[in-house]
Formats: sequence, C-alpha cells, structure tokens
Amino acid sequence: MRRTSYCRLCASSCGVLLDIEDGRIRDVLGDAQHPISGGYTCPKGRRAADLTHGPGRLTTSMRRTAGGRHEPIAVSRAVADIATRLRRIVDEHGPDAVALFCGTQQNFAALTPPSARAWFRGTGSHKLFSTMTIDQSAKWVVAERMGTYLGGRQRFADADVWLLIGTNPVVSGNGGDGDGAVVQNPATTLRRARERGLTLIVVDPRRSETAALADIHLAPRPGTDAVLLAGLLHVILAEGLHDPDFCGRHAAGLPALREAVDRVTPEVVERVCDVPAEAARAAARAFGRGSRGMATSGTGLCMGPHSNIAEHLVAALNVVCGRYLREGEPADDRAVLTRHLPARAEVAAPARAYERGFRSRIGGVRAIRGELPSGILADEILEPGPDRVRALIVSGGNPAAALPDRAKALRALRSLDLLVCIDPYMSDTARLADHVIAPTTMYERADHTAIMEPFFPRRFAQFTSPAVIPPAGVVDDWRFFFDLATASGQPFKFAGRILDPTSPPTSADLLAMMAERGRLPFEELVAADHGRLVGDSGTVVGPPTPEGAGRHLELLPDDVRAELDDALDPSSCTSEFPLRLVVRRIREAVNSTGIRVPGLVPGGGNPARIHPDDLERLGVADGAQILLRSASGSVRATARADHTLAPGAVSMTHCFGGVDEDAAGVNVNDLTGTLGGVQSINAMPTLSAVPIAIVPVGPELGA
Ligand SMILES: Nc1nc2c(c(=O)[nH]1)N[C@H]1C(S)=C(S)[C@@H](COP(=O)(O)OP(=O)(O)OC[C@H]3O[C@@H](n4cnc5c(=O)[nH]c(N)nc54)[C@H](O)[C@@H]3O)O[C@H]1N2
Ligand SMILES: Nc1nc2c(c(=O)[nH]1)N[C@H]1C(S)=C(S)[C@@H](COP(=O)(O)OP(=O)(O)OC[C@H]3O[C@@H](n4cnc5c(=O)[nH]c(N)nc54)[C@H](O)[C@@H]3O)O[C@H]1N2
Ligand code: SF4
Ligand SMILES: [Mo]
Repeated sequence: MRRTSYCRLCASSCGVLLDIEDGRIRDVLGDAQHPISGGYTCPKGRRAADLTHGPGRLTTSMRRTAGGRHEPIAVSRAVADIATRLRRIVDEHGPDAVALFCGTQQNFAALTPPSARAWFRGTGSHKLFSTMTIDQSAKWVVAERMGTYLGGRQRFADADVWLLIGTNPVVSGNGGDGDGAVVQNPATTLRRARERGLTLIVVDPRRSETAALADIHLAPRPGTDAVLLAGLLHVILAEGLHDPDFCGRHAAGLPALREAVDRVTPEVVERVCDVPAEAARAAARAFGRGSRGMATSGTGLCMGPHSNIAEHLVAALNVVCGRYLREGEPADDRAVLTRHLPARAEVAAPARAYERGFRSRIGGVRAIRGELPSGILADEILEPGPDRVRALIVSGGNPAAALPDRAKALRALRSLDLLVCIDPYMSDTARLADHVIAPTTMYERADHTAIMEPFFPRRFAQFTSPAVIPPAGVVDDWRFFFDLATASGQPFKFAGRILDPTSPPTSADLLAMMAERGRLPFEELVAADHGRLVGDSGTVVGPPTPEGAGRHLELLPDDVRAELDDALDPSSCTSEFPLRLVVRRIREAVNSTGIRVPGLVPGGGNPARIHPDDLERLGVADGAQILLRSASGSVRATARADHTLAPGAVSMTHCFGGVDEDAAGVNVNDLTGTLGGVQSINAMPTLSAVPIAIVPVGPELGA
C-alpha cells in the first residue's frame, strides 16, 4: 500500500509517499506532487522506517528499578506514579521545584507544545526551559531591546540580495528567519534564486555547502561576527547606501549607530576578522545596493561569544537598509490554519519584558518570554535553595547531550528526585530517567502543519492521519500531558477552553480546535491528500495607527552600545587556546535524532575537521587521534584534514557521544561551559567559536 504523509523530523515538513507492507513502513519516497517540497527528501527522512521500527525504538514505557535498570511499565501506571511523586514534591517544596524542558522534536508535532504547556501552566511553576535559549534566543533579546516592525519583512521570493550569517540552510533548512524561503529543498531554491539574479552573500568560517553556492563568501575568524557586521554598517552608512526614509519614519538612534561604527573601517575588519578589507567593502556594497532582501542568521552567529550584539547588528542592517514591507504593499500573509494577524506599517516598541520576568536565584537571571534560560538549568537543579528544581519533565529533547558543560549537566540530571523523559528511543536523557514514556513517532500520529506555517514560502497547509498503527504500549505525546494533568487534578486548557477530563478528545478533535481560527475549513484540509495551497488573501500592509506612528525601533540603546564596545575590544586569541571550535549540523541527523541509526551517519563518528595547514603546523596527521582542550574540559577525537575551513577554525557536530560506552563519537559540550562568561539577559553560553587548543595523542585510528 502506498500513502501520502509528510515528514516531521525537521521544519522542512517534506511531502512523502510511504510504502507500507504488513503495517510497517518499507520505503519513504519524496512526494513529487507536493506543492512545496516537490519530491525532495533528505537521507534521514528516507530512513524513517528504521526510526519507526528499528531495534532502538521503545514500544513501551519504562521505569528505573532500585538496581538502576529499566523495566517495562504500562503507561497508565507510569502516569499514576509520576502524579504521586510530583504531588509529594510540590507539597513539600512548592510548585517551582517542578520544571519542564521542551526540546526540538516537540516542535514538529502540532499538539505537543500546547499540551505540554497546558500541563505546565496547571502546575503553577515558573521553571519552564526550552532549547530556544541554547539556540537562537538572541533573536528574542533583539526584539525585546529594539522593538519589532509590524508590517512584515521583505521576502526571499522577490529579493535581489540575501545575506546569510552563521547558517547553512543547504544542510539545516534554517536560514530565512521564518521567511520560509530556504527551508524546503534549499540547494535548488538558492540556485534558482541566483539564476533569477539574486546576489547571495554568505558569512561562515567554513566554505559550507551554502557558501559554495554564494556570490560572495566571507570567512571570518570565528566569533568576530559583531565586528564584521559593524564594518558592513560602517560602509553602508559612510557611502549613503541606507534608506533614510524608512529610518526617518521608524528608527531612532541612527546618529548614535553611525558614530559607534565610525571607527570600524574595512581595515579594522581585516585586522580583527581576518577578512580582506576589499571583500568586506564589496559585501557591504552588494547588500546596501540591493533593492530588496534581508540579512538573516543562524546558530553560528547566535552561539558565539558576542551573540546578542551580533544579532542586534544583523537587525540593524535590515532596519538601516529598510528591508521591510511598506504601507500598501502586499502583506506577507502565510496564516492558513492559524489566525491571520493584520500587518501595519508601524513599530511595536521595545518591551524589555525580561526586566519584569520571574527572577531565578541563579545569578538573578530573569525569565524571557516566560522561559528561564537553559544555560542555568543545571544550576537550578544543583544549587541549594528553597525553590531548587527537584523534578524535571523532558519533552522531545535530550538535555544530557545538548546542554553546555556536559559533566555538570549529567551531575544535575542524576541528582534529581524525579526525571521523566518522553522519548521514542533510549536517549542519553532517557537512560538517566526514572520514567521513560514511549510516544508515537511521526508516521503513527495524526498531525497538521499549523505551527510550521512560518517555515513555508507560500500559504500552505497539510494534514496527515496516522500512516501505520503504533505499538500497543505507546501514547501520543499530547495524551501523556492530558493524562498527567488529569491524574494531578489540574485543569487542561487547550485552544481557549478547559477540556473535560472524563472524556478525552481524539487527536483529530484537538487538531480541528487548533485550526478553527484559520481560513481553511478542517474538512477541506483533511481531504487534501498532498496538502493545500491557499490563494492570495489580497491583504496589504495597513497604515500606522496614530500611537504606532510615534513608536520607533531602537537602533542603539545604551546597554547595546556597551556590548558593542566590548565586542570591538580586540582581545581573546590567547596563546593557551589559539583555535576556535565551530559547530555545524549534518544532513544525516537532527541534533541527536538519527545519530544511532546504523549506517546513516557516514563513518559513524564525529571527527574534528581542521585545515591541512593547521594540521601540519600542529604536527598532526590526517586520521590521527588528538586531544581538544578548552577552559571547560577536554575530549579525544579523530583529526580530519578539511580544505573548506578557515585556518584556526576546527569544525565538529553537536549532540554526538553519550553516557553509555557504545555511543559513537564525542560530545562537543565536554568543551563548553558557562565559566568563561555568558550573554547578559538570556544567559547564553558560548556554544560555537569556543577557544580550544589541540594536542596530538596517538597513532591513526579508523573513525
Ligand atoms: N555546543 C553546542 N551545543 C548545542 C548546539 C550546538 O550547536 N553546539 N546546538 C543547540 C541546539 S540549536 C539545540 S536545538 C539543542 C538540541 O537539543 P535537544 O532538542 O534537547 O536535542 P535533540 O537531540 O533534538 O532531542 C530530541 C529528542 O527527541 C526525541 N524524539 C524524536 N522524535 C520524538 C517524538 O515524536 N516525540 C518525542 N517525545 N520525542 C521524540 C529524540 O529521540 C531526541 O532524544 O542542542 C543545543 N546544544
Ligand atoms: N540536517 C539537520 N538539520 C537541522 C538540524 C540538524 O541537526 N541537522 N538541527 C536543527 C536545529 S535544532 C537548528 S537550531 C537549525 C540550525 O541551523 P543553522 O544555524 O543553519 O545550523 P548549521 O547548519 O550548523 O549552520 C551553522 C553554520 O555556522 C557556522 N559557524 C560556526 N561558528 C560560526 C561563527 O562564529 N561565525 C559565523 N559567521 N559562522 C559560524 C558553521 O560553520 C555552520 O556552517 O538547524 C535545524 N536543522
Ligand atoms: S528530515 Fe529531511 S525529509 Fe524530513 S522534513 Fe527534514 S529535510 Fe525533509
Ligand atoms: Mo536548535
């Protein structure tokens, strides 16, 4: 039997055809009739049969015994146990002793985020964490400090220039910042855009798969993006390539910004970033002279040592060049299942809401957008205090692999009174958990694309029913949270109403409720086999309201200016740690998902890729074992010569390795930590451009 569905391992949401035999997926093919992905799939998506039916798949929930082994338990028993233990913890220590960690795979099941949050709200706890704060929360910080333009951003589809900084969408499907443009079938999308005349500029210390397609590739010394961006702004402002009209209407602080970047000439960029002055000048001119198109960033920028100011300067580039939709232009309206929000040519003022958020006892760090930063999660668990986290529920995440300072993170997870992990595999975090709840995997659950809408380039929606029947012992993620709320006597609020605990809804009921404020009737959505493109709504960017017209984007508030001065201060290349570890994603895995599927990751390991000149200077042969050292720790890895890297940069992938002996590769978070300082506001640790040194340790090994 062949049926249509869509893949839910990453935001691309590629349309697929599944060959199903005896209730099992045999093969996954790209759906050529899919209006967005057009038949594209990637290596991990095509291995979904192994992810669904492979030997590592949990078919029942598990409980850890007194002896430390895991044994099967019925999910209803597990839920009752967890509710009892949570009640005891809350009775003794209060609700803030309970925390929720939302991971990446939560984001690809429409019903999981609202259900996990519905349960969490009922606990009364403030201890909400997610991977956003060890990812690109600099974007939240920028919006809080600069404000947001409510007319919408210029789109990739009609852009003539695009600047990608610290992102490699050809592999990651990231890169458009919610523009959606480079998420699906990214290499083809970028090639076609260049054919129609788009100038692509990529900033990456590696000639990444995306940089290889660029017109201009700048390869800065890792971690110096803020200086490079200040240099681009310098050229654009000095040469009058900015948009005075947009700035005059919507921005404040342009003179201060101009003054602050005045000293950052292309020659300064050359000295600090190791990017030739002429190349920086050419990139600035190409971006400034383009008429439409944005600068967008990814993890390479948002994980660096000056990430908040670097991301602020990305936004400043877009504001200064007026890369936003004006009154009367067609609005960027992609809401199909979600509620349509009208676009207006005005600004939402910087709210700095984090200044009023819940205050953690750890360093006085405050919640941002209702979340505490994951950079302080381990300390929230380990540091004594009345509201110390004692119970942690992990939903679709793997903090044992993903958090900085892995040794400390593991110590923290092991010291919890209760750790519950909802995961279809025995992840590192699951191995440490008291209860592992086995959920359905993507092709076993009903779903729709409501939360993926910002990632589509056009107005599109898709529904899928389960393609195969799940193993008897598993539950949908949302159902676990519903049952836990019910067992705890908490209300469960979903899509604006409190659900009746005595008559659980179906997944389809919930999906329909979620989509009821959208523009596509649910029955039509369900009937559309390959998903549904929705026609132009004809909406345009509206005029500003009188109040809105008086609000401005803050280009350089005082605290941002201080961070800029700090980033411009040439320091840091210490002789003790002269190299920089830069992290990148691989096609074959999404973070830790896929890393253990046999044969999927070529070579199976996580070698340290280094420029051949650096290898020669270090006296290390290609394939030799090396020790990588940082201020926070050390790991052994296999050295691999790689011409695509800028000298001084060492490239590895995150989320490899594990708590068990047989885990493949090593985990880069043995080299990261919070000791060397974190970003203000979001407590973001440095997770890329990490200062390291390399020592040869032994003869050649295989991996
Ligand atoms: N040094 C360094 N550290 C990093 C990064 C880096 O670049 N450098 N990257 C950071 C980033 S961007 C991120 S997002 C984090 C990643 O952090 P996490 O999101 O915590 O890590 P993942 O490996 O994506 O965890 C996803 C988990 O969900 C499970 N899963 C798969 N499908 C399902 C499902 O249907 N239901 C449920 N319940 N679970 C499912 C998988 O088995 C896996 O264990 O790591 C961060 N850490
Ligand atoms: N195949 C695949 N797709 C994924 C994921 C995955 O694991 N695998 N993970 C998903 C997740 S959780 C996320 S957050 C997104 C992330 O998506 P991206 O942000 O696009 O992540 P990467 O593909 O790692 O690209 C980051 C690039 O930044 C570069 N870089 C590193 N340090 C620096 C620096 O200091 N400065 C600059 N300018 N560049 C630097 C790296 O060389 C790398 O090429 O991808 C998502 N998609
Ligand atoms: S994992 Fe691959 S096949 Fe699946 S949605 Fe992402 S890019 Fe598409
Ligand atoms: Mo991420």
